[in-house]
Amino acid sequence: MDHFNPVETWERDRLQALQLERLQETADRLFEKVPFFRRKLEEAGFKPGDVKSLEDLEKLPFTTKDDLRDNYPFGLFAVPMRDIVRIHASSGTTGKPTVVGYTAQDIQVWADLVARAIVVAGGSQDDVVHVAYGYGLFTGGLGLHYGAEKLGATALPMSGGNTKRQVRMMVDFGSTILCCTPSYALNIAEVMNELGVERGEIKLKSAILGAEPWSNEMRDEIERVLEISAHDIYGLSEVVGPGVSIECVEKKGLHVFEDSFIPEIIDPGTGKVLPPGESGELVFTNINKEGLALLRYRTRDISKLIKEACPCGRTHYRMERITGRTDDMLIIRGVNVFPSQVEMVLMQIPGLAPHYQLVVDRIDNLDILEVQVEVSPETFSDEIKRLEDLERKIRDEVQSYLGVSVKVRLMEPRSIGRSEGKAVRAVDKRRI
Ligand code: DLL
Repeated sequence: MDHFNPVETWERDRLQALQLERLQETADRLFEKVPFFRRKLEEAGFKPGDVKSLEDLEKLPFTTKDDLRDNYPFGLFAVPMRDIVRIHASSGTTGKPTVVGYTAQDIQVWADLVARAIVVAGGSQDDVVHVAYGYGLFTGGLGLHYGAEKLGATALPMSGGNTKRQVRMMVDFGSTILCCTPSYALNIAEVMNELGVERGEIKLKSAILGAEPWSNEMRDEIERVLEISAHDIYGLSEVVGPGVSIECVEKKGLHVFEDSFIPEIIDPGTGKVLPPGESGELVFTNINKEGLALLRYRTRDISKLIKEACPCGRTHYRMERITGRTDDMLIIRGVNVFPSQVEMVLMQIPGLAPHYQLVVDRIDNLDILEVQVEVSPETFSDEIKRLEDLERKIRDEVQSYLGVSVKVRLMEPRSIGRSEGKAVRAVDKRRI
């Protein structure tokens, strides 16, 4: 099967006709099969057959993470359990996990989407796909794995962790595409260096990185240290897992697979749909899923939609890389701060390593944001005066970008914990 699906370059009219047909089918089916959706749809004044155009989407009710939790574990499934062939779950930081289920058909559709995603990022059947996302209830490992196999590439089911072994296998098996979180990619690069593995010993040419926010500057760093092309892949368990959107070789936003999901951007405060180009909360509606299909799922991720066709020829809307989550936002003395903004500033200052953590505390009723960042080994041996200058520079630049004063703590190389999956960028002691 050719995994450059022509649907990706369809004229918008044709695509929208497909979306409408699928949206109508999904809304009607959820009304029939899932009491929760029936109630919500009725409250919004909808009965089967009422979705007449894509504009009606705006009138449909949202689904939230709390709705999934309230119906834990399987309450929103639209098929009997005997038709569910796979369960995944995302642990989240608080409360019950979010549980999702797939039919055999859903697994096929998902594998196909991920196969397409690998192709969008420049991969092919000739690639050896090193999957270092965790295997398990997390969707990353199995998601990329099935996609790589579906494409006909060679899947290496490494899972996360045991980094030295990852490097050894990468050398021995000739991995060409690395799939993991951006923070883990840096960890692997560092271990590769420590093991004295030369660039010529590995065949890596690109990486498909996601599952956590990362900045363009972090991408530059990863591309520099690994000498590869790094592509941002986005997804979430509730919607399908990885494979909702991905960057093509142009790297100007992530192509949303709009034949399977309809994206919207809303104002997180009012719930109103925002015009193109405005930043807000991403919302997705599943239009090609049987087991669990969500209407207008509020992701809490912040992005923008780009509606112009991409120079690569694809016509599906793109989303800008995620700048943060509505629930990741730190409010420091009234100022909204996203870890990715701090990352962007840090990554532009020479002498620092790409490892940092933000620690927030409240001392004498005042919020204190401490930016802990590792210095590079060369900088570490500098004289105190130079380190003090560096500290001041970081403080000034972060402060002028964020508009809030911060404390800076330079850390020894390798003193900040390395991630093997999703990195923890902020520790908020005010909530502990
Ligand atoms: O992280 C699915 C995934 C696996 C995506 C592998 C990409 C690669 P969850 O564990 O349910 O699913 O977490 C979903 O992770 O709402 C975002 O906040 C964040 N996230 C995922 N991809 C990106 C990305 C997987 N490329 C949550 N950039 C989402 C920023 C991302 N954040």
